[in-house]
Parts: sequence; structure tokens; C-alpha cells
Amino acid sequence: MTAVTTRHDAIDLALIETLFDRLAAPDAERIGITRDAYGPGEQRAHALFVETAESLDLIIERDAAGNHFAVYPGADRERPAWVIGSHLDSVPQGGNFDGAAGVIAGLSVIATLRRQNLVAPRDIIVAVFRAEESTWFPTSYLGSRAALGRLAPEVLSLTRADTGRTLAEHMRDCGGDPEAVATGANWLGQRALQGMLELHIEQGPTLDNEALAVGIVTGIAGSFRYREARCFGEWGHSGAVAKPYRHDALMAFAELAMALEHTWEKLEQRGERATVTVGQIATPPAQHAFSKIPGEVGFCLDVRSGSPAVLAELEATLHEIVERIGTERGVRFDLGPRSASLPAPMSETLTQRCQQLAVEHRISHCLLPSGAGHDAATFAQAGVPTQMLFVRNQHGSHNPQEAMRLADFVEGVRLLTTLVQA
Ligand code: HGY
Ligand code: MN
Ligand code: MN
Repeated sequence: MTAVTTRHDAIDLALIETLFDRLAAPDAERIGITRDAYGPGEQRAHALFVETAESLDLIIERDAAGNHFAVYPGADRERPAWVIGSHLDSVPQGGNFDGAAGVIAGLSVIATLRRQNLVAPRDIIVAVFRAEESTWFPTSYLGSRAALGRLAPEVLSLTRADTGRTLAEHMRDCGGDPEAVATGANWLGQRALQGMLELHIEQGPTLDNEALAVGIVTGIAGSFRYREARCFGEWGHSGAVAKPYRHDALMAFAELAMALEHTWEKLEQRGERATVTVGQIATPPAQHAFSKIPGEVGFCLDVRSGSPAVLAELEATLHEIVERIGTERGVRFDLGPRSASLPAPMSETLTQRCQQLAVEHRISHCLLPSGAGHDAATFAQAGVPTQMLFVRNQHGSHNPQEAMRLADFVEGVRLLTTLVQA
């Protein structure tokens, strides 16, 4: 069978629009989209995926972690399979396209092939990974790591930020088998894989600013993160304590934040790329009040870069700054538990192939790195040839205004559909 150029009219636009609308429907009366990992929101989305896969006569598999897979049998089922995957959970009050675009793209690729009675040379597996967002359980790529049997047993004891219940309890609620996951049991990892492909909204402004439909991703940033950092100083009277005698935790935190921003600025001026984000700042409600010097403040820190050396430099500088401010202001920083992920390179062969196909299909595109983390990183780090495709989107992401144009999504589906016919 010769690979064919995927025409626009071969793509089932009605299916795509229906799926995005049905995914968003449960949140219609709320602000933004909230598909909670291993909770009702994600469950509903996985049920829709299974229902759609059944309507496409696909072979449906589910692993012990509750990840779902839909298989479109290829001409030669012994050949290594393509995986097209992403996630269906979202951040609280996020958007409808983060993750979901990659899952619906996988289903659209198969629907497009079926419409033309085309069978790919090898199996195509559309994969839906649980709990990609680390805002629920404090670790990245949870579902895709379990899908490849690479989830350490101790992760199952992590508790979900809003319920305080463990991952094992939540997994069981959703019909999963945490004991089996702890032994490394998995379904996907038993298959030989030709490559892993993830289509995703860019979540940043580059493609929109450059008026390009598709971004061919060159690599995924790594990170180090402190989610429960605290600074301890001394509570005191806001009028009675002169400046030299203060141990103001909030001012110490503010100085730390600005020192990190200054360090980041110097890195950018050197041509290095990173992101430094501080958030979730709070003084303890039971103690804080007007006319009190803040004696304690909590915050989180999320630092990312495609360069391991830049990550190491930033973290070493962080500890120097913490030490200096602690001494100068007489406060104590406790950064708390640390999580991290390695930078993940994309497959050069697949990157070049995608560039070639984009030119052949006259799809506007560029190469660009991913500052955001994605399940594709799990596969790249497991040695699977991996490639991400970004589609242009508007208003960023991880917010209720997140938007995406169908025309740009279709360009990504066209490229994927042709790519998997090899
Ligand atoms: O944090 C991330 O980059 C992704 O949205 N999980
Ligand atoms: Mn996200
Ligand atoms: Mn995502």
C-alpha cells in the first residue's frame, strides 16, 4: 500500500467537534475545565474515549493503572506499533484542549484511515494516560510511567492535594489494581514500538505570533520543583518592631523570588533558556492578621530548562540565595520535598520526517522546544523514538480562556495520518 497524502476532506470534522464538545459538557456550568486525575472528571473522559473507540471497532485494552488503549490493527501485526497518545486529566479550572487534543488526534487519524479503507502497515495504538498533570499527585507523567512499568511503588502512597487520599486508593476507586502496578505490571510495555507520537496544543504564544499552524518539537524541558516550600521568621507587632529587629518571612521570600528572577534574567542574556515560576504564596490563615509581621509563608517553585547544566546552575544558585538571605534576615527556609524530571530529546529521524511531510503538505511550521512537560518525555526517556507536534492555540493554557482553532488541529492530524502510514 503506498502512503497517500491526507486530504482535508478525508478528515471527519463532525467526529472531532462532537468529541471536544462532549468532553467539555460536564463542566458547562463551571469556570474552566476540571478533569481531576483518578476522579470523576477523568473517569468521564476515559468513558467517552472507550465509547468512541468501540464505535470505530477498535480493540480496547486497559492496564492495571487504568490507562486505556485502542488498537487499529495494521497489515502486519507483528511489526512494531505506533503509539499516538496523551492525557485527559486537566489542571483545576483549566482548558479543554490540553491533553485532549492529542487523544482526539489519535482517534481522528484512525477515523481518517478507516474512511478511506486504508490499513496502516503496522498497528496503531491510541493511548490515554492517567494523571499527567502533577497538580493532583505531586509527581509528573504518572500514568505514562505506569504504562511502561516504570512507576516506583512508593509513588502509590502519594496523596492527592485536594482529597488527602493516596494514589492507590484513588486508583482502586477507578477500577485499577495498585498492587499490580507496584510490581511493574503493564500492557503497553510488552509491545515492540515503532515510535510514540504526541500531538499537543503549544500552550505558549510562539506559533500564534509567528502565524504558523504546527510546531515540530525538538525536545521537552526537564525541571526541578519544590511544591511545599516554607520560610520561617518571627511574628511581631507591625508598628512596634523597627527594621533592624525584624525577621519578616514574607519580605525574605520576596527577596528570594526577585533574586531568582535576576539570576534567570542573567541566564537569558547569556542565551540560555529556562523558566522560573513561583506560586501558591500563603501565610497561615490561623495566624496571619493585619498589624502582624508575617512569621511564616508557604510557596511553590517550578524551574525548567532543556539544558541539564542550566538546571544544575539554577538549583545551586537557589541554595546559595537561601543561605545568604537566611543569614542576613535571621529567617529559615525549608524547601520541602523536591521532584524533578530530566529533559527529553525527540527522535532526529522523526523530526526530519515531520519537517519533510510538512513541506510536502504545505503545512506552515517551525521547529521549537517544549517548555511544558508531556507524557512523550516518559517514552523518550525509555528509549522509544518519540516525536511531539504542537498545534497553534490561543490564550495560552492552564486557564479557562485556552482556545484552539479546528483548522490548525486538522493540519496536525493530516501530518500524523501520513506519518503513521510508513
Ligand atoms: O507541568 C506541565 O508542564 C504539564 O502541564 N504537566
Ligand atoms: Mn497541562
Ligand atoms: Mn498536557
